Amino acid sequence: MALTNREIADIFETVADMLQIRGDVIHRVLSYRRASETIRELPRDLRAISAEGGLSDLPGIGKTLADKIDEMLETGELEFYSRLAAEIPPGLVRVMHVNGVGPKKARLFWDEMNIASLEALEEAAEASLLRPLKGMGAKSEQRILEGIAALARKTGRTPLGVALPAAQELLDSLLSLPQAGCGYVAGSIRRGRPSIGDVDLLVASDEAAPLMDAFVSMPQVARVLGHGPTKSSVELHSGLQVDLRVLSAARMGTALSYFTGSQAHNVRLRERALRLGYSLNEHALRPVGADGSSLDEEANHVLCASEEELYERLGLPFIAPELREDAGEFEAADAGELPELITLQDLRADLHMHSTWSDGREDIRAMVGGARARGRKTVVITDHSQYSAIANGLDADRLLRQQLEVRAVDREFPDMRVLHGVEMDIRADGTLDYPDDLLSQLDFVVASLHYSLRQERSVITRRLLNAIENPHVDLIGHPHGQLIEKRPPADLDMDAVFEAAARTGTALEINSNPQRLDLEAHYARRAVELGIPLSINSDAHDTAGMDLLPYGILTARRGWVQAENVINAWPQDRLLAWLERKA
Ligand code: DGT
Ligand code: CA
Ligand code: CA
Ligand code: ZN
Repeated sequence: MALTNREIADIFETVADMLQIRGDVIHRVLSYRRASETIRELPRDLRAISAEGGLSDLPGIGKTLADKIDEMLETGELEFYSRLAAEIPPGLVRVMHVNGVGPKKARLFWDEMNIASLEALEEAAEASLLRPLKGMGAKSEQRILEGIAALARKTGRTPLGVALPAAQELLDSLLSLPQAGCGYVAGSIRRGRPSIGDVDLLVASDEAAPLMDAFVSMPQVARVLGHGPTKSSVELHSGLQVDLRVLSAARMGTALSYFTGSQAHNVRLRERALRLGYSLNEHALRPVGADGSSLDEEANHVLCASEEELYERLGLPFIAPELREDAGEFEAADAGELPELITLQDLRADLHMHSTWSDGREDIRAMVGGARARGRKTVVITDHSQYSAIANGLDADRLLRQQLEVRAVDREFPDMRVLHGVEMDIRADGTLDYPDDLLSQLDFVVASLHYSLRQERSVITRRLLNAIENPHVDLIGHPHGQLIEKRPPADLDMDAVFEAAARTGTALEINSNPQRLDLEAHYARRAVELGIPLSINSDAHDTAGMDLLPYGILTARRGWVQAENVINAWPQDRLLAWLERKA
């Protein structure tokens, strides 16, 4: 069984947890964790990198870890993991992740009570058997039961498309209060991660108490986890956890920067500050004395009301939140080469949307009107093809009849260009759903994988390559077929996909639907490096679906994408000329 990057990353993450429970030195634990993160975000297949002998050039991966990766690639297993699993039951890893447990207590429960699973932990807590243990009591037992319940309600991280609107709604309520100044959604949401752990809100005010009281009693709140003078935490009915911090407007810049993260970016910022003679935290820049001690009288502190000010103090241009992952943004800033990231206003066209002809909820005319109202100048109607029978996909006959309607609507909107396309299935056997002579009558062809997404790598990659190599296919829709936190991406050989796309001039989509966000940012960045054209589309099934484009834009920005890289950000005549490049 060939392991995917993701599976190898999962194994390293579990190893890190097991080592932590075993009580290994933190350095060793962190090296596995870092490797896991590197691999999870890798835009290339580990097998290809291994074949080139490049594993140990990856950040955080030395000879030892490279050997372990090779072992997994060759055998599908890791002996070190098996040995650890014989020593530390894998169920303990779940126990450790219960809020209020952690590695030390997990170890304690196992040593003292032989608890090695969530079920055993729950039983013991319910029978009040944990409270006699060292450092435990009735209250901590109760917290553990709540933690287990929270874990059961929560399936990992929350999709950005769920968390961002919830966060914005809470923030808007807070900002409507008379005591509130400005406010922000910070954390991983602001950086545009496709899924998030918890929500981080910041509000400026000199009167925190009324804001905190209002926050913990909002109707969305299921449980108050903490209610303090400057910080409160709640759990919403949805299971989402939200932290609110209130601070003075004069300190908003340092706080926003700190709580936007990422942690890795913050570490680099602190290093910069230290070189300039400051220690940096969420409150202020504090001058460091000659002896290395920070001068702690407030009078010496440098406050930054805005992030721009903070970056300027550190000798840096403003770095967009989406870039703050310590993934080259500091080097680019120093070289004066930060990208000018794409914005929503740059999108002149929407090249992927559905209508009532297949599974859309509004007709072609309504969809075109909706796109025009949102500032688009070019629209392509791309309904499903016949293979997607459950989506009411179009056979050849209906497709050609639809074309007549598209042409008629195009004439009704003189200021818009309405094109006729299709979202054609790539069938499970790798053949395309329409013959070439039919495809040649369309203005634009999106080809997508929708079914049999669990095929093995060589098979599913071959399917996608068949579409890319076809002279009529312009765009590959949502290439990986993933659903965020629900369905893992198809196991594609992305090196092969990128090679073929670059060679044939086929565009790859960043699908804006927040359930998809596919291509992911790290793949988008790789595509940009390889000169592959990208396209950011709504894949809307009604006009409201067009309002999801900001998610695609966030994802693109995380991938360092500029307007120049995106075919639907080009002027209309350039886009139309590009459409003529193939057949
Ligand atoms: P999440 O919630 O897992 O999706 O990811 P974040 O990035 O929102 O992380 P979170 O909520 O734990 O913390 C928000 C930000 O606060 C994080 O991006 C960086 C900063 N931060 C939190 N804890 C630490 C820390 O221990 N050290 C540093 N340098 N920064 C931290
Ligand atoms: Ca967070
Ligand atoms: Ca947080
Ligand atoms: Zn699709």
